[in-house]
Amino acid sequence: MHKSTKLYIALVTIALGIATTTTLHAGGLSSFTWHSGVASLASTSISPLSAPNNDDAIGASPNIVFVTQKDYVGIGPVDIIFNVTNSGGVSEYLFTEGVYNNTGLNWPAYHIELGFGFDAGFVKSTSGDGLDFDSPDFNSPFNFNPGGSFFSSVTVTEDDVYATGGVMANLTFAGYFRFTVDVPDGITSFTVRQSPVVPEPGSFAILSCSVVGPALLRRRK
Ligand SMILES: [Ca+2]
Ligand SMILES: [Ca+2]
Ligand SMILES: [Ca+2]
Repeated sequence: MHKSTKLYIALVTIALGIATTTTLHAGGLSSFTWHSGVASLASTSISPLSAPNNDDAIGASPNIVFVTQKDYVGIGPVDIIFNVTNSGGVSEYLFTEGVYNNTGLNWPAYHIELGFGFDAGFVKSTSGDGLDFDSPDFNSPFNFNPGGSFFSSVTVTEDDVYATGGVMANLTFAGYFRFTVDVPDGITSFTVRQSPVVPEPGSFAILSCSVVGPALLRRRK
């Protein structure tokens, strides 16, 4: 066999070995799928599981998911499905992500939910099913106020996070939002659903009447 062919085979073998190791080592999150009509995703990376089965960990977990940027161009949920392999317990993950508001509206709140499936097929996670936002200890980071901007108050329950106490204005970018998720064994995937929260359409009725009104009248004719 030619030397360069041998070298090529060796390199491919090493590369495959790394890929296989990464997948097996994951023992938690192995990959993700992106579903959304209202945002574009710049990039997401999942670090190999470095501290498997570290449920009840205090502080920032070394198991990290990094979503570089979600660029919202409309109001609605963004679903990211994470595929899971069993690790022999529950692994805590620290999620860090950038969020850009390009919706033309100021957001008074931001909502994150855990569940399964996507779009109209999304089903909310239930209490006690093992998938949760670091319940019941809640002793790991939740931060939606990077640099002292955006949301100063965070309410966390098992399957919901509401970030409030501020405004994420149109055309602003949050370098990071941080939250922690407990990923259990026995599931093949789960969904992190995120939605900007804006006032009900009724609140805009007076403002938008001059724009929407004629259109509605035309539709009713
Ligand atoms: Ca924790
Ligand atoms: Ca749950
Ligand atoms: Ca936990």
